[in-house]
Amino acid sequence: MNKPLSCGHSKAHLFTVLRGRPQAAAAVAGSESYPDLSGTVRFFQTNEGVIVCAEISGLPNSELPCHDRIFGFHIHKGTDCSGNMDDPFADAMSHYNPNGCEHPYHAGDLPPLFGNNGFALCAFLTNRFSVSEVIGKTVIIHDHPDDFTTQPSGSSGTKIACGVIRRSAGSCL
Ligand SMILES: [Cu+2]
Ligand SMILES: [Zn+2]
Repeated sequence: MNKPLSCGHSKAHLFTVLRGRPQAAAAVAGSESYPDLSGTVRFFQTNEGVIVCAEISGLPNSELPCHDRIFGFHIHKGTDCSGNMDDPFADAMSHYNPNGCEHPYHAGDLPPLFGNNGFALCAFLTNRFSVSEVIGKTVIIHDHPDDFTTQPSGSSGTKIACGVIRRSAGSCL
């Protein structure tokens, strides 16, 4: 039996997973227009689902009060961060959606990233996929917030950063 924690939440062990090694990670890099944008998205498999931990820097920033930047954040089904003049990450394709759901019920729909002077840190739990299912897929950061309504992708605008999810070396997956 787990030793009870002082705060009384027997499930509070989830955060301890973050001290270990992720089963997979994506190194995220900005498009040509966002050369300073970079970061890491780590994926930790737990019995309750996957803990996703994103640490991003170099995000575009707003100096205006009440206009802090919010960025749509998804797993896309494409396996490559290449693209074309119109969409530098076009090959990331659409949201990862193996169950044929509507947005924002795609497996790849994630909570948005809130910018803080160009930095974002976000850790959350999702049981919409396992780590092994998303290895080889792409994580995408958009320049606008996801409205969680508009089909098929939440009107989150241009793809500004991308990274391929890769199995961590030595992972048992
Ligand atoms: Cu997206
Ligand atoms: Zn979606």
